[in-house]
Amino acid sequence: MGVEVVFGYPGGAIMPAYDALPKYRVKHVLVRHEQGAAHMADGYARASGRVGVAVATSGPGATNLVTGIATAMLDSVPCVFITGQVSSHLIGSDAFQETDVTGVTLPITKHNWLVTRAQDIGPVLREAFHVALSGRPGPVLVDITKDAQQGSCDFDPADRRLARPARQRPVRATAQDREDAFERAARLIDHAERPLILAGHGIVQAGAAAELLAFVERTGAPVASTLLGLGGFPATHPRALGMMGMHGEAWVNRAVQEADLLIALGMRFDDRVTGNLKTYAPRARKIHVDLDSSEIGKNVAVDVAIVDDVKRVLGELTPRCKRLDRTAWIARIEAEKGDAAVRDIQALPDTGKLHAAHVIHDLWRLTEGKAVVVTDVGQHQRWVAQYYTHDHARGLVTRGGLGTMGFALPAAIGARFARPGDEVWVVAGDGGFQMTACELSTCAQEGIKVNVAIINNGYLGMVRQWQEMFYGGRYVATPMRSPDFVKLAEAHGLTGMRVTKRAELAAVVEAARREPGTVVIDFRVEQEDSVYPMVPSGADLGDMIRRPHAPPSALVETAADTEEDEVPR
Ligand SMILES: Cc1ncc(C[n+]2csc(CCOP(=O)(O)OP(=O)(O)O)c2C)c(N)n1
Repeated sequence: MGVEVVFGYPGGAIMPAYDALPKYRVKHVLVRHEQGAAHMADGYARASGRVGVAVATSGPGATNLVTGIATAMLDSVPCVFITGQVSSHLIGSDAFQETDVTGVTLPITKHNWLVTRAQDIGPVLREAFHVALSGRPGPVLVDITKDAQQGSCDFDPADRRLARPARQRPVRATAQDREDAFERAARLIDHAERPLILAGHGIVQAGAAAELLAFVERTGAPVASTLLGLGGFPATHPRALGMMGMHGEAWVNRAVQEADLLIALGMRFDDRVTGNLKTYAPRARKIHVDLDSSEIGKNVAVDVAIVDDVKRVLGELTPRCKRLDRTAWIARIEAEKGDAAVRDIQALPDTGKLHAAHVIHDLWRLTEGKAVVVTDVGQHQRWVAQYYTHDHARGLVTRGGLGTMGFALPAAIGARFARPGDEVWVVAGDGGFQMTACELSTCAQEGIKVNVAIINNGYLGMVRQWQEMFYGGRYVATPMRSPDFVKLAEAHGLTGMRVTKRAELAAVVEAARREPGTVVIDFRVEQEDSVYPMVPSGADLGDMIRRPHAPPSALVETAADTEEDEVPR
């Protein structure tokens, strides 16, 4: 199965498996909390396209994995979670550290198994890896009782029967239905005046970036990306528009609302993307390509559906489409860009104050856009989507569906093991970073290098922003005191740095990049900055709250005035 590294934490019910581990050429990374192990496996899988593996003991070890499993489930990330279980004769007796883990994880795994006999371990693990990766990828869990781990059986890894796990039956259309769907899709594309491609996570997962590029170059249609689709199409390509949805670019959301054809590729019309479904893309016919038939028509009714691997579909669809001139449509979108306030912040004069957007924009500039950037959840995540130019598939590791704070640092450790040759940056808020900051200790023990940028605004920023916009500015439970992050890094034997002014930024980032070990940088940014534009939850996609049209100087003065009543950090 080619597993090189597993992330885990031992305990009584998984001890026999741990005891056997040194016999195999598999690296084990000892985490500080099982949630960290789950996110590391997930980050490993997202950064590499291979299966990530995490191991935990029964009871609390297994339940600590739950948040990470659910995170992987909602974003279709292939992971295998292996948990120890109490011995089979104790199951159901409320034995010490017994939890019904297959029960708990049933709704958040693609599939799970309880294994009670040694001879079933090999075949089930084979099947588990197959299920995790095949069709629409996703997490699976194998719960193995202690007596099964202690048992013995004959095992021949070359046994061909093991290589043939139960097949999933994909829903296949008849050859004629398929031909009709391709024909109708090609005709819709040829006849559209304002086509728009919606590129989702499926493009990245299927490795279909080259096919998408060829499709765009043939049809001339512009591309809007979902958050998880960023990097699936190079952001510097002239047809790349940027991100759609709640915190998407204003011109992208307008393009969705004005398009006469949406070509949705490997995306699932999630509510953060569509806003109010009743008014979503009212003028557009819709083509939906997805591997998972259950996604078709789930949120949005479509005119043509093709259920298949998006890489294969694009390969077949592209030659059937005409080369057309889309100049008028592109010019219309470009005109919208002209008044987009979202970029204003980059044009702010350098007053010495530090905006999160500056930090992220400069990180992109200094790393030449080549780093693997791993985000947490919150404002900083949306700023990374907006201000880091994403040209490479799997260059951005970010969780979408579950919105799990605490994801970034452990996921970056996973990415580090998956991509040892690449520079890895964590971008996290001061809140989310603290949820799994214990994994700094894992970085220290493993001697690995991860660069950590804490966008420290002294608040649970995204919640504060909602309070500012929708709750009368009452900041209940969002001001947050943090430890001294520089000292925290040093306490772990790592390097800590701090940046308070933009003028210091580049030198500190370069110093951090030169440092051989993990570095934590505490970026003290403007405290009450907000992410724009924003579509309020459930509102029409066209109803965006835009950055107030204050002259840049006024914006800077307002921000500077807040200094006196800063909350403690
Ligand atoms: C585990 C978890 N708990 C709570 C939330 C709700 N939530 C979403 S964003 C956010 C604030 C994040 O603050 P911070 O990590 O400082 O990042 P910022 O928004 O300031 O960039 C919170 C509390 C969540 N997404 N995940």
